[in-house]
Amino acid sequence: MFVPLVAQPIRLLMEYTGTSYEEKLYSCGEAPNYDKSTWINDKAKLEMDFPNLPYLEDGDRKISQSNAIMRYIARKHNLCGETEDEKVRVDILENQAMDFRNGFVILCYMDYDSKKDAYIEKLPNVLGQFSKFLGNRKWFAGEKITFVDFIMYELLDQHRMFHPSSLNNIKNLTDFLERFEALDKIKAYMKSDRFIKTPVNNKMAKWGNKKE
Ligand SMILES: N[C@@H](CCC(=O)N[C@@H](CS)C(=O)NCC(=O)O)C(=O)O
Repeated sequence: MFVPLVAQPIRLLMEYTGTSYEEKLYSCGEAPNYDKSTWINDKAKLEMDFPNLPYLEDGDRKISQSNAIMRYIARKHNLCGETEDEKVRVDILENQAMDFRNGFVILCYMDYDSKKDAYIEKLPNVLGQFSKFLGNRKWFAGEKITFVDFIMYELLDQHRMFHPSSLNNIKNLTDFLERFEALDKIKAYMKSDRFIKTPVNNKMAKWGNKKE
C-alpha cells in the first residue's frame, strides 16, 4: 500500500537532502481479497487527523498527504522556490502533477483495459504541456531545484516505463530526467539497496503491480 507511485518522491527528497529515515512498509495480502489488516490495524491507532499512506512521523509530529510531507521536508531545506515567480510555478506544478497522478492512478487501478488506448493517445498533448512549462529552464521552477522536480521525476519516469516511446521526442523532459538522475545523492541512492524501482503500484493494479 505504501507504494512508489506516491511515496517515491518523498524517498527521493529525503535522500537528496540527506535526511535520515526509517521506512515502514505495509504489504497487503494476495488476490482476491488483498487483505489490508496490517495497515487497518495501525490506521486507527496512529491518532492522526487524516490517517493515510504515506504518512510521516517526525518526533511527535505526524503528517499525512504526500504533498504536505514533501513541503515539510522541502521547507527545512529551502526547496519551495525563492522568488514569487518561482513559488507560483511550484504551486501550479504541485497541483497539476497531482491531477496527472490521479488520472494515471485511475487508469492503472480501474479503467486499464477500456481506457489505455485513449490515455496513450492523449499523452503527447499532456506531456507537451509539461514540456512547454519547463521550457529551457534547468528545473521546473527555474534555475534552482525545488520539491516539485522530485514529483515530476517520478511521474515522468513512470510514464517512460508505461509507454517507453512517450518521451522519445521531448528533449527537454528527457534531459530533465537525465539531469535529475545525475545528482550525486540521487545517483548514489539509485545504486543502493534502499532503492525501490518496482512495483510501481499495489497488487490489485492492472499495470505496474509486479516487481521487475
Ligand atoms: N492524497 C493522498 C492520497 C493517498 C493515497 O491514495 N494512499 C493510498 C496508497 S497510494 C492508500 O492506500 N491509502 C490508505 C487508506 O486510504 O487508508 C496523498 O497524496 O498522500
